[in-house]
Amino acid sequence: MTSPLVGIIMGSISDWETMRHASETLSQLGVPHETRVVSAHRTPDLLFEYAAQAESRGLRVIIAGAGGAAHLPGMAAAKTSLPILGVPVESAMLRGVDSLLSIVQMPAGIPVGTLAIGKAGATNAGLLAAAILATTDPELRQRLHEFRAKQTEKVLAIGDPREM
Ligand code: RP5
Repeated sequence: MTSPLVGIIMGSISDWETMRHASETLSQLGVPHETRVVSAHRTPDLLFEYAAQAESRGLRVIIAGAGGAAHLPGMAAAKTSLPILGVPVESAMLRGVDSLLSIVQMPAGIPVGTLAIGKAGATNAGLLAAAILATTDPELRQRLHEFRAKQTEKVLAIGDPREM
């Protein structure tokens, strides 16, 4: 088994339905990764341990998804200088606007790269993590180019929507 380069963490198992899109994207691109439920407020000690040890365990990027008062990405960023990509999970009450604002508004000094709310954000977090790793991995860079080219081909092949 290849050691994971990306750690995907989420505040609750209920976030998996969203965060699985980050995992599936990384799998498609052949990026070794791990997935864990780590809650900032329910398991704060685990979060500190996970983030503090991430770099020495060989992780190069962390994707953190959470909903509501979503402090998971920011707290993870406070404990490691690895790049943290934050995914706002859509919440029941405020449709993820709460998650988005609480992830994106980090005070200066501790950055979190914030993606879109929900599935698009999780998918793009996977792509962005791959792009970060691809800066030092030419084979992954090539796979990323192929992924983008396939996506382009799919759209170009659509033709006239009335005939679909
Ligand atoms: C956050 O609270 C989680 O990230 C999740 O999005 C939200 C709801 O969690 P559950 O009540 O479903 O466990 O901590």
